[in-house]
Amino acid sequence: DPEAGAEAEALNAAQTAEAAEGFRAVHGGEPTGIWAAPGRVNLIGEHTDYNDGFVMPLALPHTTRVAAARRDDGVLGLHSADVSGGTVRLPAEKLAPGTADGWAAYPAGVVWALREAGLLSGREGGADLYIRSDVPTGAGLSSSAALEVATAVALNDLYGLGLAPERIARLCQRAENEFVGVPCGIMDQMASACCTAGHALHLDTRDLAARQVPFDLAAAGLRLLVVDTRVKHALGDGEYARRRAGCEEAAAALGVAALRDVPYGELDTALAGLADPALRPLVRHVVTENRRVEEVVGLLDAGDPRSIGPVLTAGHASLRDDFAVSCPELDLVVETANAAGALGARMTGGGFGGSAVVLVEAAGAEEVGAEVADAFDAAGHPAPRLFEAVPSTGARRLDG
Ligand code: GAF
Repeated sequence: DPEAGAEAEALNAAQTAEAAEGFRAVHGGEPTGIWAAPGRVNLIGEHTDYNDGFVMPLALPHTTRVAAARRDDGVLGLHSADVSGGTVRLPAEKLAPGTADGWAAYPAGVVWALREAGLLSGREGGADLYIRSDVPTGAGLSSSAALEVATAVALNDLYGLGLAPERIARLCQRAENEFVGVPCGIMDQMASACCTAGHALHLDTRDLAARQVPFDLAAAGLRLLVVDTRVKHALGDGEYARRRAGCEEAAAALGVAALRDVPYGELDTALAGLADPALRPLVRHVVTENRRVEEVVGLLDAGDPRSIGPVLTAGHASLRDDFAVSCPELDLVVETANAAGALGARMTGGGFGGSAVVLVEAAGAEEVGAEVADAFDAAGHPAPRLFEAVPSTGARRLDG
């Protein structure tokens, strides 16, 4: 589509110019380059990544941009155009968990992770960063991973580290786990680092084996809508960690390394073998969800994208009833969209608020969106934010 291509190029040029200008105004001098990393939605495979399971995210067109240049005095100068409060300056060498907070902890954590891995040894490790993002925050769309990965690809180039995208994703996950203190899995960082336009990323989170699965919705006459409920979600609030701990406890009780190792065909036996009944729904969700990922991949490979709809909706029911990470607003999106003729819908990301994805016929997309907005209004919820998820490019350098 040449028109879409020209549009994307124009946006690229505008964002590059904006980031360079912002860098000059804040840090003085020219940035060495401009890098971008996207947010994501996950098509299927939720709360499976920290169980060594399967996921299937796609990158959004929304990105975090980083204009950056090295500094030789060891100072890390961090400026976000999206947050008031000026420039945060930190000594790169003295970074340790607890030395940065708020948004600055994400880029600082990446520098810390690079240092911890010995990748900046003998170097000052300083840099000036100007950051600007249009990935909605607190919406379950991986604004954190976008910020981490954009920072990491910038430093990778600035310091000539030659890191592969998978390594970058792992370092960013470590930054989030140990520096920021959020026990997330690897999905979001891998999505932001590795997705490609027109594809969903079928990823085995155990060994990071990945395949780009063609997901050309427009060609099939379909659309994937994102509905941001505007219920702010935060992974750091304890519920996410509790689910993760429950899964680990269940795996230990079942004598497997991770719940991924429970075959679908042995689910009933596994459930019967768990002494603690509270762990059973967690296991049921993870085992059936891994199976749903494989189902969706099979249907897409067979050229039948419409038929993934019911699998998405079944995934939502499992997250709502078994894993208990949905909320009334997410349930309302799924119910209303399906009643209005959507092919399927589910919450996406960690849950407890955030966003849902809705698979619709292109011709009916507007009506489904309007019905969801009306239902929110009728229920007294603030208006949701709706947009289309066009499978987009992963992290990249924008200029040069
Ligand atoms: C969040 C986490 F960051 C991911 O690692 C993943 O666990 C997801 O929730 C749930 O699938 O986005």
